[in-house]
Amino acid sequence: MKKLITSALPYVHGVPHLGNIIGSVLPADVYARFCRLRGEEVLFICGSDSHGTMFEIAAERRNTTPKKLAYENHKKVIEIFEKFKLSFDYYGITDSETNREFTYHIFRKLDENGYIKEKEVESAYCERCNRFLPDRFIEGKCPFCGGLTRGDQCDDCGKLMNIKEIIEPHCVLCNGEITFKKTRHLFLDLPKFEKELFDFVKNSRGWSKLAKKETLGFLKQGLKPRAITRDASWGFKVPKKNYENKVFYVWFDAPIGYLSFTKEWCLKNDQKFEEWWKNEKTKLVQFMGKDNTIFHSIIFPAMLLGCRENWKLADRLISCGWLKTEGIKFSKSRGKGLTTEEALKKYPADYWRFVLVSLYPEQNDSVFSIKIFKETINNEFADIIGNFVHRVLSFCYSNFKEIPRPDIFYPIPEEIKELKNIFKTITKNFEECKFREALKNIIHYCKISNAYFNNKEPWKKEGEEKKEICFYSGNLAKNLAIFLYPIVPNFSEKVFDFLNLNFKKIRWIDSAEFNFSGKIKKPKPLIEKIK
Ligand code: B3M
Ligand code: ZN
Repeated sequence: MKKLITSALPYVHGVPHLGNIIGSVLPADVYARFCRLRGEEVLFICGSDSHGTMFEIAAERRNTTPKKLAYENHKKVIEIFEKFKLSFDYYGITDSETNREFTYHIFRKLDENGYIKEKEVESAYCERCNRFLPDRFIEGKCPFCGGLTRGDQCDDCGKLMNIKEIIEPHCVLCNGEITFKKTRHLFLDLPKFEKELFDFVKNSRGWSKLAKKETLGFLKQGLKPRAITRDASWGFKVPKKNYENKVFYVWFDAPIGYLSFTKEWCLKNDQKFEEWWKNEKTKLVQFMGKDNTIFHSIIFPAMLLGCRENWKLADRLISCGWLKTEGIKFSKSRGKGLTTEEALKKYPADYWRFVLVSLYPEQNDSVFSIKIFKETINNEFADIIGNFVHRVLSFCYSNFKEIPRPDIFYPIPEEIKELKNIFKTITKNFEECKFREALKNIIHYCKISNAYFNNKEPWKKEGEEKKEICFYSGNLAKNLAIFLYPIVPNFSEKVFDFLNLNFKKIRWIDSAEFNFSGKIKKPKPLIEKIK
């Protein structure tokens, strides 16, 4: 089965922080790795979101141009993501020519089909700077939480607001007072899609609870036309008379990036683009933070529907909550907090992946702190998982130099029989993108495995009996490494290497089997504790 998996495209006016990682790229990666292990034909794509007014602000501050800034950060982000072991098949950038072509194509289709409206609006203007101020150039207090808001979305609570609702609004560039002036913009006529969108959402299956909740909440308010152009200079110019000085709103061309990146990948790999985006049988699964939901569940689907070209719509949308922090901050736009670069300098990628998945805010926001980080690594990853696998492999190695196969066939020992069911639960957890649950159940599986090994005391046994315990324990370690591969690939690859297993031949279903025996390498300790 073809499965197209996408992660929301991180803005690259800065480099992503850990909150961005858990929001979409990491869960999407975990899922992509799981699907590949299941033998599905996966195409996992993502890319840098390179437009938007934040680039103009950030560039101005750094004395550079938005374009230079975007491409420099794009390069950095690619390096960081590689270190983080994110297994994209393709990672593009929304400023690409392919994306410009797709954006213009979709805009023209929407316009031809009567889904684009012109409207005069009042827009924020700074007299001192003598320019219209795009949303992100307006700073003030959030009417909901009192926090700092820049533009129509609060940095602190994430709520959307009308620019006019901002308390004490001022210009980010000069601190000056803001007035409102008339300007014309193009709008996507969302109300025309109401019925189609309602059906799309109603018939959807396998969305995360948060994705459904955010979408239904938005639909309930009634759809209004959405502006798709901005008075700005960085972005794709609008190809329409009288709009030459405007650009498309970043959220117009950003999701089109999913099509463009697929196309770019297809061109490089000699594949057919239509098989992915015009094929009913292909499954499209999209990951995003909850604040990105409606763009994926309402606006982008409307854009695709309005072309009347049979574009594929998402089969599943997986949104997640916020990762809040205690004691440290993750924030990109304010340049504070623990960046991903710093995080990776401190601890290896697997440590972050393990902890972030263990906190994956599936439904509710979750809290991250250095204390939680240490405890999770030391108590779970090191003491439970690393320790079990290392002990078993060391014992097998020093006694047999292999995972031995007993001479006579023994049925699965009573003590580990229930693991068949836990395997099924773990599989279901991954299928449903409940990664936090999956990890919990993997730890449970490991605890049972560990109890089996300890209680059987193979060091006191001889001959066939000892072989049998080592055979089953060795297989339990192998199974755990398979389960953990989507979450902590470096760890699992090390274990596969000790076991002399060719990773390319491993399938998810192998984690339900007790069939492995053979020569192994002398294992080294797997997880170092944090002091
Ligand atoms: N760049 C928002 C974000 O990073 C945005 C996602 C685009 S997905 C098409 O939160
Ligand atoms: Zn100003």
